[in-house]
Amino acid sequence: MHQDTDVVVIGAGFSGLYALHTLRDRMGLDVVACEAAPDVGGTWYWNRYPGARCDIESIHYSYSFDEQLQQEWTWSERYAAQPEILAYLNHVADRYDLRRGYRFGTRVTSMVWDDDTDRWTVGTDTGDAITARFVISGGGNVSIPKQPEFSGLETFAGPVYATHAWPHEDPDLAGKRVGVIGTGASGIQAIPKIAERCGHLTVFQRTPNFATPLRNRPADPDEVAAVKKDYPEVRAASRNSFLGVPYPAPAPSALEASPEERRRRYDEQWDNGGFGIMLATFGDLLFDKDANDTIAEYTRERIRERVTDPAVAELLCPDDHAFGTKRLPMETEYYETYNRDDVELVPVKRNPIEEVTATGVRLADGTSYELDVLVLATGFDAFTGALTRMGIVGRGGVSLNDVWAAGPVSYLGLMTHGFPNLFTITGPGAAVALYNNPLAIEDHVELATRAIGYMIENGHRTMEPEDAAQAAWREELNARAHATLFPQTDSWYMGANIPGKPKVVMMYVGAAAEYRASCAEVVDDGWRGFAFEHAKASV
Ligand code: N01
Repeated sequence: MHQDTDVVVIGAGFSGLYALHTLRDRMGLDVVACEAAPDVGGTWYWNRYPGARCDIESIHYSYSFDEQLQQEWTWSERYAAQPEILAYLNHVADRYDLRRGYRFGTRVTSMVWDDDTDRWTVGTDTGDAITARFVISGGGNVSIPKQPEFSGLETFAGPVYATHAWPHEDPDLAGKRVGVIGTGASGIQAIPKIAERCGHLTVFQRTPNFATPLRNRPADPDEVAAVKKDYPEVRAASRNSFLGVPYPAPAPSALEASPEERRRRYDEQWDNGGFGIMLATFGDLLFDKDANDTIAEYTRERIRERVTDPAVAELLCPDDHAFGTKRLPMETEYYETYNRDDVELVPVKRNPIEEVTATGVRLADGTSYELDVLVLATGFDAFTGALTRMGIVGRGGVSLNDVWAAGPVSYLGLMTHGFPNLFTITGPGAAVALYNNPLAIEDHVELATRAIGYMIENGHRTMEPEDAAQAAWREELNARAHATLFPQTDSWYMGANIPGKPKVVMMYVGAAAEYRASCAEVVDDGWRGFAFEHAKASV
């Protein structure tokens, strides 16, 4: 089926839903939205593994664009579980009648720019071809799973479940011997819940992670009322805070504080739970290795207190990267899980998983683990995975995959030179992973839709970044990141979790407010760094 429209929106997660609402309901444009899943939710549609929940407080991890929406929705817990977040996104879809804009079960498989017509032709796996003047991708940053590094998965006799695509009907694990591979944020949330349900759990851990307490609890009605009373001010404070959450300001330096003061601050935030441990304690933790060592050692001490077998505790203590330089997972009873008789921790760094066999997992030294069920929590092809699988071909027949072969390039994380009128919401080079996602997404959707509005008002046919602006943005990304400890760690922030993927700075490492200020300056300066071509036709 062929259709011509003003804008194609990709995805029905936080990004796609807000983009569709803005373009269609506020700007009056004709929009076709495509979503691979059968319904709305994006990440929160797919990631329904046991224990899945957000780890930024729900009153902050939600849309801010409509005061009525934020007044009428009330979260039941401090950090909502996946079903409640999905219910929220369903509520948003219903409230703004967004479903009628979607083609569900429709994955974008090609996107080709036509220099003669100045339009994209978007192809899908259902055989649709949609021509559009603009495309907004909300395909997500951690949405495409990483391919397994070991062979034989297809030979395994039992079921293999992946955290990123957990079955809708929760599998019965009672009495089963389950193996979990991966101890990132997903594994760390799922492992305690799986341990409660199965007969025996084997956890295959390659790199121990620093994980700190989440401390979820029912939402406090007084706190909720206080936030709702001043929601716009709370949101403004969030947008001016490093992670997009208004945590208390940190003291400047862990090294200048006395050991007692350090301990007091770490204890306070450890007991409080959440990202305050990294952001509300000391301002130099992510910049100075000696400062970072103080929180790293504090965390290791706390792990040792909670794990009864000292040898297991040591296996769980990270020693190869700085605290917070891999995405900090938040945990609930994670470390205590290893005190159970029916849970075994198997280190696989020096003795890696070589093969999955019909009956379980075999390591390089030949040791085998017999399993009935295998769970993969092995992560994502982050930042670029969704976009590089869309078959994007820009000006002159050049593919995005070729342009990004040595690592992604973009301007503001929003657009890439050679790919006009294609907006990548929280794309590589944007403030994302370190910025509360719903707010980062709102900012970016507003930037993209504002750009579209600007083009229409001014009769511009195409818009794309200038090469020089893009190169300068790359320098800024590198300079910011290299002032911190992040590049010293192999993580998905750097593309380093995928063998062969170029290791580059994938995101804006800085405060949300600084990124917002950079974008505002660009806009106020007449979209500095973007090139426009004038229109013969208008939308
Ligand atoms: O993925 P990860 P994730 N053999 O890449 C291991 C978001 N999220 O799905 O570190 C053995 O962090 C790998 O080991 P190593 C959040 O942004 C949010 O857990 O590469 N192990 C690692 O332990 C998060 O950061 C929430 O050595 C192998 C694990 O698999 C992002 O999603 C919850 C292996 C992958 O960890 C991704 O988290 C969950 C192999 N061959 C996720 N290959 C919230 O709370 C990989 N591993 C909101």
